[in-house]
This record gives sequence, structure tokens and C-alpha cells, in this order.
Amino acid sequence: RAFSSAPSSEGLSFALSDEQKSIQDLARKFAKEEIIPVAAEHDRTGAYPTEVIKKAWELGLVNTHIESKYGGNELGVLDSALITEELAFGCTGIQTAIEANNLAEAPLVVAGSDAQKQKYLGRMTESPLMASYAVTEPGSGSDVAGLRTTAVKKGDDWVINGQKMWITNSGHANWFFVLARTDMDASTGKAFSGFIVDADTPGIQLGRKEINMGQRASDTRGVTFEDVVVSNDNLLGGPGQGFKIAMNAFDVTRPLIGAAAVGLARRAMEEATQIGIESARMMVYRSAWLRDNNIQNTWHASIAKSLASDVANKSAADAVQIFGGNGFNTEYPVEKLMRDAKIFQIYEGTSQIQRLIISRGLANMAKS
Ligand code: CS8
Ligand code: FAD
Repeated sequence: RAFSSAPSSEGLSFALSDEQKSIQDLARKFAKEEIIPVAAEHDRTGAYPTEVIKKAWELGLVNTHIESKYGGNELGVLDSALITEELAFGCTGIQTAIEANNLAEAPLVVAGSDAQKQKYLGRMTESPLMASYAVTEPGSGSDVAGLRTTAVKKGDDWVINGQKMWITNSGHANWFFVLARTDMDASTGKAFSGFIVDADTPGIQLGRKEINMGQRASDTRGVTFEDVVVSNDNLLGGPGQGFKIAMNAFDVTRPLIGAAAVGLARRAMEEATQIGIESARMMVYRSAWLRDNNIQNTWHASIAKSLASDVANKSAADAVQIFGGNGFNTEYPVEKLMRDAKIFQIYEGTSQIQRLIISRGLANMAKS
């Protein structure tokens, strides 16, 4: 597990470094040998892919962003996108379970203190643990600012109450990133705080594993927090910084959702015919490259995510069509691709929300 991030290139270059090629080869081989042979069975049973994740973890394909001083490989977003595309080629259900760790960890990577990173990111590199990003609620998905979970300061602790929904990996999580309202009166950018919450804290209750249309190997549940006491040591950034931390995490992970969608589209293409995958991949790479070079990528991340999600859905639907009646049958791989593809237009911000972000960006450009 001795990767290092590729150096940023001068000017415009689409060439992958030798290191990036070897990361890509490793992930491609892993998908072929370890994911594809078991994907249909996990889809059929919905069994969580613990053994596959362990093997991926041993190869350094999980938790890719963690800094080397906490035992991680400290890969960039573009390096991670290369891995994600290959794992998603194998199965996006298994890939989503792996990817959700990166999402849970992203708030700590962008805003955690040294002690928080040592404690919570360090343990992810010591053993194959899972973590969850808990933001969405039953009454608040697209509108994050509408969430109702609260955290109230009591002495040196915070007490969290509320209900989260659709939380990936929650049935297997060692800890959660939780976004909660901490100020009833402040504006969105200052009203919420982010917490790291150990999964064994009293007062946390897990719902049943949801039976979803696709990506069935992934574990998605509701999670209830009832008088859950969290130390102030587990507050990320300062009070009121949570919304921006939660959004900033998407700048890292939306390019990766795009990469996963490209992986699925490529699989559909390989199963059937060639379609518009290259442009989506270029947008993924560009948005990832911008972030790796500390250039604001919010707008590009939304373009990459929405474009690649649409391409994945079209590719999968076309693949089903080309196979005719067989395409509709579970004996052939393409119906799973079509079921798995739909979620890319929903999670990590629906396609409508991505277009909202893109149009706000265009309006700002027109003003400047
Ligand atoms: O609510 C926002 C949004 O993005 N909604 C979509 C929600 C979403 O994507 N949820 C995904 C949940 S996780 C998931 O699905 C996981 S899938 C399974 C795992 C898969 C494997 C990885 C919104 C609608 C875009 C914006 O909401 P608004 O209420 O309009 O807020 P704004 O006025 O835009 O912003 C408020 C302040 O926050 C600042 N901001 C906004 N975006 C960013 C970014 N970085 C840093 N800061 C940000 N990207 C903004 O500047 C505002 O700051 P002010 O100082 O208040 O002006
Ligand atoms: P709603 O927000 O109610 O949206 C319903 C419809 O209205 C959508 O078509 C939407 O695009 C449209 N809409 C809403 N607002 C607007 C608007 N302003 N303009 C135009 N159209 C709009 N969340 C987490 O926090 N962590 C996770 O790990 C996680 N994993 C998930 C895994 C799965 C399998 C699923 C299904 C969801 C997951 N989510 C997770 C939640 C996911 O991010 C939300 O489902 C998604 O953001 C949409 O929110 P919603 O379901 O409440 O739909």
C-alpha cells in the first residue's frame, strides 16, 4: 500500500502518470478477479460484501484520501476517480459501499483537527472498518438546510436528537459524520455543525436494511439519534461550520460519483455498444484535477456528476435494448446495470440539484 499522489501537471495534460496507470491496473484486475465473479450473487441476495471490501482494503483501494501521516495513501481526487471507475465497472453496489467510506471521511479530511484525524481516520487504516455520512433525513434530502436533527450543548458535551434516512453503510459503520442544527436563528451557512459520532454510542438505533431497486449489495438504512451524547472533542471545525464542511465534502466526492457512473456506462458499452462515455470521463477528470490543484471545483463537480449519471443511464438502457428480450432477463448482465444506474441521478444531490448549482454558477459568471 505504497501509493503516492501524482504530481500536478504543468499546463494541460491528459496523460496518466506511470503510478496512476499502475493504480488503475490494480483496480481493474481487482474488479475482474474479485468483484465481477460475485456481483450477481450479492445483487440477488443483498448480502453485504464484507470479504470483497477486506481484500480491497488490503490492496489500498479503500479510504484513498487519508493522509499518509495517519496511515493512508493520500491519493488525489483524480487518482481516486481512476480506482472508482474500475470498481464500478465490476459492480456499483459493491463500489458504493467502498466509496461511502470516502464520503464519510471527507469532512474529516477537509476540517478535522490533528487529534480527530489521528483517532478516526487512523483507525480506518489499521483495520477494514466502515463509516457513514449521515445528512439526509426523511423530510429533507435535496434541501439540506431543511434538516431537523438538533445538537444542543450541555456542559462539555453535545446532545443529538433526530432521524436520518438513506444512510449508506450504516448497518456496518464504526462511526458516523452527522450534520445537526445547532443554531435556530442563524443563516444556513452558520446554523449547522458537523459531529463525529461513534456508532456504539447509547441512543443510536438502526432501521432495517432498505430493499432498493439497484446497488443491492450496498447497505442503506434509517438511523435514529435519541439523546446521543457526543463530546465537544468530536465537533468538526467550530460550531456553525457544519453546512460548509458537508458541502465541501461533495466537491471531493461528486467527481467520484461521476467516475462510478462512467465505470457503469463503460461496462454497458462493453456488454453492448459504444456511446458517449468519453466526454463524461473528461469532465470527471477535469473536476477532480481542479480540486487536486486547489482550484474551486463546485461547478465542474456538478457538471461531471450530472453528465456522467445521464450517460450511465442512457448507456445501460441502450444496452438492454440491444440485447432485446434477453436484456430484460437476469441471465444477462445488462438489466442489473440499468437498475444500478438510476441512483446516480438521485444520491449525492439529484440531477435537478446539480442543474441548480450549475445554473447558479452561470448566473454568477454572467454577473462578474
Ligand atoms: O442543499 C444543497 C445541496 O447540495 N443539496 C443536495 C444534497 C445532497 O447532495 N445530498 C447528498 C447526501 S449524501 C449521499 O447521497 C450519499 S450517496 C451514497 C454514497 C455514495 C458514495 C460516495 C444546495 C441545494 C445546493 C444548496 O443549498 P442552499 O440552502 O441554497 O445553500 P447555499 O446558499 O447554496 O449555501 C449556504 C452556504 O454554504 C456555502 N457553500 C455552498 N456550497 C459550498 C461548497 N463548499 C463550501 N461552501 C459551500 N461546495 C455557501 O457559500 C453559503 O455560504 P454563505 O457564507 O452563507 O454565503
Ligand atoms: P427530494 O429532495 O424530496 O426530491 C424529490 C424530487 O424533487 C427529486 O426529483 C428532486 O430532484 C426534486 N427537487 C427537489 N428540490 C428541487 C429543487 N430545488 N429544484 C428542482 N427539483 C427539485 N444521504 C446521506 O446523507 N448519506 C448517504 O450515505 C446516502 N446514501 C443514499 C443511498 C441511497 C441508495 C439513496 C436512495 C439515497 C441516499 N442518500 C444518502 C440520500 C440522497 O442524497 C437523497 O435521496 C437525495 O439527495 C434526494 O433527496 P430526497 O430523497 O429527500 O428527495
